[in-house]
Amino acid sequence: MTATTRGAFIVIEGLDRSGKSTQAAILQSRLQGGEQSARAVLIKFPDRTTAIGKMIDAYLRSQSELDDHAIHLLFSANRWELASTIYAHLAAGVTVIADRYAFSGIAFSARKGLPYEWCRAPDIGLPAPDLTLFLNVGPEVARVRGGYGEERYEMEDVQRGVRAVFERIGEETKRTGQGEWVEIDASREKDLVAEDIWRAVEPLSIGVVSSLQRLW
Ligand code: T5A
Ligand code: NA
Repeated sequence: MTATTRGAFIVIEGLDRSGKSTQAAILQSRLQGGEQSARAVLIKFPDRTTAIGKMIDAYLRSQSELDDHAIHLLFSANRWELASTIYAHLAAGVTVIADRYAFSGIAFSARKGLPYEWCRAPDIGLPAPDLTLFLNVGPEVARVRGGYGEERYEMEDVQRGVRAVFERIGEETKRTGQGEWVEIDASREKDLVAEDIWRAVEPLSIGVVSSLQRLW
């Protein structure tokens, strides 16, 4: 009897300008181009194209003001909008790569002082990633990369606070064993970062047998 495989759910997290979008694109083409070529889709959070996403976009570009709780819930709602799409892809054997996910949601809001458990609550029940790649860079690296400083959250002290919450989430993920959390040194050149990412992803590239978990 052969167990059916599903697509893998892979999340790329990290500080602003750590190269998440760059690496997500490289990973997608690598998954699709290899010998065991897998279908892979890329989704990005926030998804600024939906009605909720447009509100988030206006907030991030400081064109609107929102209560900290309200914007947190919008980011979460934006993930729920795509949850059924994620499930459908995985069930059809398609690998899903998410550029940011619920962990960014917690990190940015808890940094502002909202209670950690409160921040986690609205994402409970979302599909849990099989693998989270945390792209780690120091603030000095982020500063020299293009465009840094244009959006609301991109100041250095914000990034420091966000990093501290990400570290807590990583520890908890490792302790509970709900999905894998792998830290990648993303301060190096793109190809080296991509190699480390591939090493972590390759075992999943032929599909996953275990059933999908939910957060948290
Ligand atoms: N947010 C998000 C919340 O508060 N709550 C939430 O729930 C969620 C999901 C927008 C903001 O929203 C917050 C977090 C953010 O502050 P976003 O739209 O993902 O989130 O932000 P973006 O601006 O699109 O992305 P980032 O700034 O995070 O950049 P990336 O994707 O990490 O980096 P990337 O790949 O775009 O690269 C940035 C620059 O660096 C270069 C690239 O060419 C590019 O110029 N670069 C490298 N340079 C040298 N060496 C390398 N290895 C490089 N890799 C990339
Ligand atoms: Na990005």
